[in-house]
This record gives sequence, structure tokens and C-alpha cells, in this order.
Amino acid sequence: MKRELVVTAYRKEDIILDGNRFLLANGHLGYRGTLEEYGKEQLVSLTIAGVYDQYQDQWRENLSLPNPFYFKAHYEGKEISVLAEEPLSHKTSLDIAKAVYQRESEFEELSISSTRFVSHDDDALLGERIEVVAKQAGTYRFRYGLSTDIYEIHGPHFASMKVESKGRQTSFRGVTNEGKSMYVLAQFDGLEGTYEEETGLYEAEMKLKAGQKVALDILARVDEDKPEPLPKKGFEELLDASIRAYEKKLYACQVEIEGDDELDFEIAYSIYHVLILGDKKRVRSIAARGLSGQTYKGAVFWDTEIFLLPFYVLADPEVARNLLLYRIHTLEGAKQKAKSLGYSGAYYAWESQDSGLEACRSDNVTDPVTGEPVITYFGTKQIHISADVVYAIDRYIEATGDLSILKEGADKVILEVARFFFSYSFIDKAGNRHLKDVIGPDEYHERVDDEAFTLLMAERVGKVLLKYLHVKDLSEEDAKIYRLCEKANWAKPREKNGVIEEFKGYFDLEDIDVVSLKKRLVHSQDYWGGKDGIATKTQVIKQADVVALLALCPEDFTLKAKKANYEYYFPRTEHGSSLSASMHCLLGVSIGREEEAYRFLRSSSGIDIRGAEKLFAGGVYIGGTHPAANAGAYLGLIYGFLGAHLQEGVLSLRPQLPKGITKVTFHYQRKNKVYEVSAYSDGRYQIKETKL
Ligand code: IFM
Repeated sequence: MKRELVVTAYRKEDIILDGNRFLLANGHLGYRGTLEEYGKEQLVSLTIAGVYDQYQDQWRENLSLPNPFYFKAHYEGKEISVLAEEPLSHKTSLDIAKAVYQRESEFEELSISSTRFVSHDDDALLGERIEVVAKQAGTYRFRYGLSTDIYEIHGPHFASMKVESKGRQTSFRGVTNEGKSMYVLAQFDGLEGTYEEETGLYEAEMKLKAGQKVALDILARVDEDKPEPLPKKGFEELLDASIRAYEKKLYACQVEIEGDDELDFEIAYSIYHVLILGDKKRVRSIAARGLSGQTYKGAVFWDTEIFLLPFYVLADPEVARNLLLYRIHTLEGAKQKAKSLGYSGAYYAWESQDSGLEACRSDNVTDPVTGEPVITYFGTKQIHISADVVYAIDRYIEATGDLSILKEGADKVILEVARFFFSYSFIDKAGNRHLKDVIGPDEYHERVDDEAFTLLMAERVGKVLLKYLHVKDLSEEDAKIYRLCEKANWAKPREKNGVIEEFKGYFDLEDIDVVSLKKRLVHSQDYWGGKDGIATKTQVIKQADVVALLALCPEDFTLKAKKANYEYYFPRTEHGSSLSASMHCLLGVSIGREEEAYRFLRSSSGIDIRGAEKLFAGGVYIGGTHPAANAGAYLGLIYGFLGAHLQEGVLSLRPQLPKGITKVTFHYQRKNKVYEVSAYSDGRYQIKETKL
């Protein structure tokens, strides 16, 4: 069973990819998989979740902190690093069963190896051990320390910074443009370097014999508002504690696949990338690019509710609950957004940060040739986000039976979202409610009317409200919303031969296939949607939209409808978003297109290993890890192929394993107990309690 991602060659062109695929994180902090000698050009970044800052009128984004793991070696005055010369050999690895990163590089003059962790035991902590073996006798110089040469997309975010050294420790205090104090404290043991005030780095020079080894242990911690001391424990003890804590998390959700080693590894790798983002301690959500940097402003999208939540419902229901609590806590922001646009109720931010206010901007995309903004309306028109939040609350309660979330404020979320949809919609002469001027998950067609996904998800909000809220408990004003839900007559999207029209007028657009359309691109990074994109006036869509609707609400559609819609939309979908594949996988399995579904599964599960995803959308860097696709791979396997269904804590399966797979074993958590499920190719399965 392979549980290590290993890359054995050094390729400059993979610097960004490696930063993503070797990422370490613990739900609170993330450290990109970059080498010690790297700086901001190589996208070095220590990221913290939930802390944002805005510099001048630039995009508000999550913070990047100083890098405690900077280290560069010199031999006889010459820099020895992958940046200066080709290494004789190079190996980077990530142990996804332990959440430990390692690097080994061999040069003529020395070899360097490192072991790194971002602690799963104490989430403020991270550590690294660097070892250098001299291969030639001579003078070696090492520069290391807490480097402020960090990657920021829309910075600088620290209005003031103070770096000080006291013996083996360096402390950083930065105050952001928004006035938040951040602290990083790093300790360097093993080398007796001299501190340089100007750079904030240490320099150690020494004569070494051939074969002689030196080691540097680095421990660092990150604090908000108030600095804390480092623990008085050594590197090994802390590394060990982190491994044990991570193993416990993993044990509760591990998956093993017999008969398909590649998928087995990719699913394990996908789980790693989702598991390292969950935070049990804090009410936080998960950003679209996780903790891999500042792409998408570190903001939370519908990705969390639709793709990540079903993973956590099985893997760690406490984290799932926290994800929903985040939406409850940001209800005020959603209400303010609705109000600012002239609506009542709660309109959740398309790109949500700490307060829930809208972080999405109309200049999110730029023209790759002119550099001018391509105006998009995601932030004001992608109203399905509010319905997605309610959908997730409903699914969470259905699966766990945890009605207490309603009292925690989910009842208010449902009510305010319903209020929003009534204020956004209008009633035609026949008494049907319509939603005009919206954007569905297919973002290439903007400002369309009666978008199917949005319309049906909005209708669902009313049903959820009637299911969980009781009119007798509501104020007179709120009872009006209840009654509106009872009698609301939502318009039905048009259908042709059983195919649901994605939005009004969609069937009248030019019908062209994706490959032919692509030939119309003038620049490879041109944005396909917006006002003048190549897809705008065609039926080519960005990602699963109607397909997503059918995959998410399978009980509402017949097999015939699922087949008709899948077959119609599949060839018209560009899959320009990494979210698309898993929805196709889920629907594909349900209509017997297993082979295609398997290909979609692999496209999600291998996404961050292969790094084949788009790095730019209309000139804007959108790289990083893809938590929603990683979670989507899990959904495709567990909820799709295995047909898992959790109802009030009781799990049932309907296994239809992909060809060649003989057995899938997975763990899930329920009321602090871990259960092991084994599913076989003949459709049998068994569930038993298990212990670490
Ligand atoms: O939420 C998605 C959206 O559906 C497509 N663009 C990227 C976003 C973040 O993953």
C-alpha cells in the first residue's frame, strides 16, 4: 500500500506544482512544499486560516507570514542550492500517512536533507530538521532564519514589522494594514550563527571535514494578538506528537482499495489534502484553495457546503458542524450583503472571508492581452450560494440527526435565506415565481433568467424551512415567510425531450462542441465567459450545472431524466472548473456509465498529483490545491460507487465497485466511535466498530 508521494528529479518548471502537492497543513496553518533555499519568487508561503487583510484598494486576501525554514548553504563562497546549480540527485517526499515532508538533495560539495511537519498536535506549531553532510573538506557558510521574503499576491499586508533576535530565538511582530497583530517565534538549535540586524537572518561559518555532519532544528509558532512561548520539547518529541495526532485523525476516515493501486493511492492522497484543512477547535470554514496560498483571496465558496461537507460528515462530524457554524456566524454579513443590494434576508457572500461580507470583485478576471479587467458578476448574481448553505444544513441534519444545529442558529439561516429568495424573485401573471438575472454554477453564462440549478435549489429552501421550522415558534413577520413557503409556486425550467433547459433561451444558443469552440480562442488564457467570451453565446458550459443539480438531489429525478440530462450536457461541458468532474462521476454511476464515471473519479483524485489544472483564468493566477475536487473524489467513490447513504447516523450502502476493484474498506466516525466498512465487488458489505 503506497502512502508516500515521491518525486525524484528536480524540475524548475514544477516549482509551483511541488509547492501545492507537498503542502503541509493542520487546519490552522499551511506551509507550501517549497525548498529551504526558496524565496518569494518560488511562492514560499506560511499561510494562516481565517486572517485577512486589505492593502490600499487591492483585493482583500488571507495572510502570508514570515518563513521560519529559510536555509541556504555555501561552500568556499559559492552558493550550493538548486537555484544555483543542478543537483546530482534530488528527492522530495510527502508521507501522507504521517503528514511529514522530506527532502534530500545531493551536490558535489554537500548533501542536504530535511524533515518538516506542521503540527497536528498543537496547531500553532511547525518544525523542521535540516542536516548537511560535507562531501569535501573546506569552509562552509550557512544562512538561515526567519525570512520576511514571503510571497504575497496583493500585499504588502504588514504595515509595520519588527524582527528581533534573543539568543537562539527570533521573534516577529507584524501589524497588518487592518491593525491585526501577528506573531511568529522561531528557535534555531544546532548552529551557532551570528544574527544580522539588516536581514534578520543568522550566518554560521565553519570548517568541515569531508563526511562531517551538521544539523539545525527549527521550531516555530504562530500567534494572533498575543505572543506565546515555544514548548520546551525537542524536535523529535514534537514531530512524534504530530504524527500520532495525525494518525488518529486519519484512522477515522482512511480508505483502502484492493485491486486498483493507483486509485488507492490517489484517494488516500485526496483524503490527505482535505483532512489537513479541517479545524475542530475553531468555527472556521475552508477556503477554495485550502491553505496553499492566497489564490481566490483565501475565500470560502460553495465548494465547502457542496463538496467538503459530505466528506466531513463521515470523516469528522465535529468539523462538519464547525463548517455550518461558520455560516451561522456570518449570517450578519449575508444580511448586510442582501441589504446593500436592495434585498431582504440573507444573501451569502460568493467569496466569503472572516465576517461574511462579499470579497468577490467585479474585476476578478483580467484580459491576458490587455491586462484590463473582464467584468464578471459572480459576487452579485450567483445567488445559488444562499440556497447551497441551506441545502448543506438539510443534508447534515438528515445524515447525522443532529437537530441541535437549528437552535445554534441554522433555523435563522434557513429563514433569512428563504426571505432573500422571496425578495429576489418575482411572480408572473400566472402566479409562478421566477428568478431573473442570475448566474448558475456554469459561470460562463451570466445574468440569465430562470437558471435551473438556482430555481430548483431556491424551491428546496422553502421545503427545508417547512421541514424544520414550526409556524407557532415564529414571530408574525417570520410566519409570513413560512406561509409564502407553503404556497410558493416556483416556475419550472423548460424541458425538451426530458432535458432541462439550463436557463431561459439556452436551447436557442449556438450548439457547438467544446473542441471546435476552443479553436476560437485568440489567447490560450482568454476567459471563456463574461460579456464577450467564446462560450457566452453558445451552449458550451463551464462545469456541471443541471448535472450537479441531478447529482445533488437524486431523489427528485427519474432515471430517465438523469440519463437524458447527463447525455445532453456531458459533451457541452468544458470542465473548466475542477468541481465539474465529481458531479459527473456521481451522476454517471447512477445511470450506469461506470467507465466514464471512473475516468471522472480519476480526474478528481489525481488533480493535485498531476497538476494539470488551469493555472490562469483570464490572466489571473488561480493555482493552488483543489480541496473541493479532492473531496469530490471521495464523494465519487464513497457516495457514488459505494452508494453510501447516511440517515440519522445509520449508514447503508449499495456497492457497485469499478471494474477490477475487489474490495473497498473505509472508516467513518459517529459519536466518537470509528466504524469500519468493507464493500465487495459482488455488492455485499459489512460494517463493524473498530479501534485504533
Ligand atoms: O466555486 C468555484 C466555482 O464554482 C468555479 N470557480 C472556482 C470556484 C472556487 O473553487
